[in-house]
Amino acid sequence: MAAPDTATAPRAIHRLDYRPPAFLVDSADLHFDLDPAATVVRSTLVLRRNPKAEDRHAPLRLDGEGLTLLGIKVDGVPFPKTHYTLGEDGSLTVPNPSDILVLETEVRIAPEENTAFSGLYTSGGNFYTQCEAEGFRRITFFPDRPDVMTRFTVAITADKARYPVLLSNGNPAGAGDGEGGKHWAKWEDPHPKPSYLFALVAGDLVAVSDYFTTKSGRDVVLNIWVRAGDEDKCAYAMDSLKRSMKWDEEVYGFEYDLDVFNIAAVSDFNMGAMENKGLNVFNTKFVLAKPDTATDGDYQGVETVIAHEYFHNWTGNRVTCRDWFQLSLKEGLTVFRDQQFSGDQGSRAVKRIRDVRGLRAAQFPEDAGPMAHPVRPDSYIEIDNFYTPTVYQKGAEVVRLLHTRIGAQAFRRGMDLYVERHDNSAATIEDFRAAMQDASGVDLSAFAKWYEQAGTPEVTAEGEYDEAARRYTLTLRQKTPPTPGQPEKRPLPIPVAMGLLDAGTGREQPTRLQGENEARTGTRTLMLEDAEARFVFEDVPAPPVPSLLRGFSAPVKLKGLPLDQLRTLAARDTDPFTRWDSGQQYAAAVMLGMVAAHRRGEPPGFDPALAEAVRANLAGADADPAFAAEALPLPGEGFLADQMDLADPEAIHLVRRHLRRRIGAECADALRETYERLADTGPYSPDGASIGRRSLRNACLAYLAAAGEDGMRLARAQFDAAANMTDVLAALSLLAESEEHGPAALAAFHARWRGDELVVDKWFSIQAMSAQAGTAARVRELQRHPDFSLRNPNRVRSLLGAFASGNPYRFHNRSGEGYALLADAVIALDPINASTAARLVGPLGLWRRQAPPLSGMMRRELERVLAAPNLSKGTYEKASKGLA
Ligand code: 0A1
Ligand code: ZN
Repeated sequence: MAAPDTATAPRAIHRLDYRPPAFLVDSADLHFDLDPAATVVRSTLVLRRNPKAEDRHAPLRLDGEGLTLLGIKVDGVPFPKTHYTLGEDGSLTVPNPSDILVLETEVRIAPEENTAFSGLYTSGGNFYTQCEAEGFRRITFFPDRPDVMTRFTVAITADKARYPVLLSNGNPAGAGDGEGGKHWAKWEDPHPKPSYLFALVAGDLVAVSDYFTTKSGRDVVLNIWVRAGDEDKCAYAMDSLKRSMKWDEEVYGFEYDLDVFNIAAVSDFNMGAMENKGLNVFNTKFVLAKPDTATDGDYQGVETVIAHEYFHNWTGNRVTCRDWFQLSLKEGLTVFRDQQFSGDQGSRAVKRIRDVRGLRAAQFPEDAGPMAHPVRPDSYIEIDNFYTPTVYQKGAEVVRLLHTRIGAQAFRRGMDLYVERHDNSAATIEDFRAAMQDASGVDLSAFAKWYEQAGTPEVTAEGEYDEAARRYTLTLRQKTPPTPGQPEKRPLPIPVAMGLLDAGTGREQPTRLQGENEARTGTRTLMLEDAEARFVFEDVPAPPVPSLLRGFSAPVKLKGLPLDQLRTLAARDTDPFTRWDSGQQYAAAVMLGMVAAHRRGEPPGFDPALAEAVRANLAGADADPAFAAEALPLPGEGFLADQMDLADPEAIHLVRRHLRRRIGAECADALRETYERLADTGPYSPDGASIGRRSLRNACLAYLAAAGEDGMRLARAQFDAAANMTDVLAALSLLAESEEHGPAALAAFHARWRGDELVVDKWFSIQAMSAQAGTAARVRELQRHPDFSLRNPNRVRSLLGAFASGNPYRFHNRSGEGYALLADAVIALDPINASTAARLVGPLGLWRRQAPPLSGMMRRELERVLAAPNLSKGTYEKASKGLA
């Protein structure tokens, strides 16, 4: 095994080492002379010693990375070389600065060589920036940390013909023509901001424009900047933006605070999008949508990400983070807000189900793996590695816990207080909790543990009915398994929203806890604060079925509910989340039994209750097709694997396939009837009800195709006739599993869509996620396809990410070739785009979840990655923690 060289191993940054900055920046005037090979950036910073700094004589240190220094002046006078030093890390230090100084620097950078897409880079001949978390230091020398907030003015000069559009943060403040075919534009951002929110976009772009009138009557110009030809794909993004602006005014009182809101879409982007002040930069995937190229899921992604970035204007930009350990202060809160928004646009229950599904698929495994970390981490080597499901999704769940604990009204007062206290400044997670506590008068100190402790708590319930006393005692227990660096866990405050159903009739019962005067109807919340708590219910006429964790009231695993209780809840509970979840947990329990039988070499058997549930679901589907569509499919392979001590991806896949075939055959008539009844009639619409009908119909088709050739023919017909990408892709993903239909359908799809890069991504993904035997080899081959490139993050994710994270059966192929191809790709990608490489390596780190010999093969590939020369900090961190 490659022993990490401790002398050169990258250093970790620790939360407790935080110190206030030595200098503050009152203003930053930047000038860009744009050129892909040699852009010159002139910066004038007005710097002032921070009165709150601990060391009143500390040197002035400015971050920098890969900058060629062309000139430097202090207070207008050239600064001698003896008065400053350039560090090996690229930083600039002035050992003896005066307390107030004006520092001018001129640097050269090469945007076209920037393949990491951090800092200023080119894509498709245009210029874009990405500065979160630490990209601004690749543009100019600056204290590149979020607690330094500055007023920026930006002037951009560039060739007018090649770069007709010149954008930056804030409001436009002048434009004109210069010499030699150049032109210029000036932007002023009146709001102080940290450097990570800086943005510049320049190039040959066209705008789709609209406007929004704020609640105080100001008109804001809205522009979405795209490449010519993409204008017809911006309507849904614009509509989502306007709805987000309105919602944030209505629900939180937050009004937009500039004259213009610009969004620029770019094909080369490491993440989803970025909330730069007044100039959001978006991955095209989360802007561009029209019915024939985007699926319902894509439309939902556009709505969510547009809302998310817009909501950051107040939670993130106006109030920002003191340091990167506080990342969830803006991300958890903003995800919570975008989840609330999307819930309000359609069905709250269905939205909640989807969010929980996402949390379980991505965050629970992270919390159980080598990269497990608290929502507020204690240390990191590379901050890019901490833009995680834990910081985002679990962070949002923790905000929701506070919301549940104090109620919506107090939460709103808490938000007002938080902004009143911290507007235009950099805050901490503690500040947020303090505002919620002060506004509500509720002691929230115990909730701090949710931010400090990693791992998913496991909750068990035990009920005891005393017939003579008509008393039901519910005992709840919690336990959190150890995570790296945190062997001992403390109990957390867990709100358990619940009710009691009558076991016989399935009806909801009023509940009265011992000591209460009156019974309550409907859901109530019990607080489990210690390792164990007992709740005694009085006047319970018959043995009840407890319905627990309604609405998924806490991010925990509720374990060990008896099968008969799950069945009652799945059929009868009044809470839609619990109804859905109980159905899934029931199916999971049955399937895990089948997996065990398969491993013993026994026939898998069949539980007719599963087919009955499908029939019952279809019979009641008209009332809420979107809910029915969530309840119809069997639990996913990942969800099942997570419930086993050691995963067995092959057994899980075979059992699931067997069951889908069996249910498809047994319920064929009902499935077919629903499929036909829901045949599309009108034009495409992305509203929740229409999406629900399409999802339900495609879920029926999936069962029918699993059952045999009749279903496959139906899929082929849908593939040929469908007018929207949702239905085309649903059919194609089924056809791709068939040796007979797959190749022709895939070829036709590629021929039709080869010119649309987001659709070509789908073509790669479908093949990467196929259960067919040759998939790993096919993924290798596809890396040599002329449309594949390691340089485009969307393409990398669509092929390699989809294979490693979305196809457990074939990724964990016994030959080990899946692991080897992933390691090869990580090693090749790391020098090009380290942050995407570090994300890609993640699945190999989960080797402890597999049984030998798979675990050993995975570990060896991870060692091979770690041994690669000049490995980036980020990939080093992921690989070394995976092996620790
Ligand atoms: N703040 C953005 C996410 C983001 C983070 C890092 C990036 O580049 C390395 C880009 C975007 C958000 O929450 O949407
Ligand atoms: Zn965000």
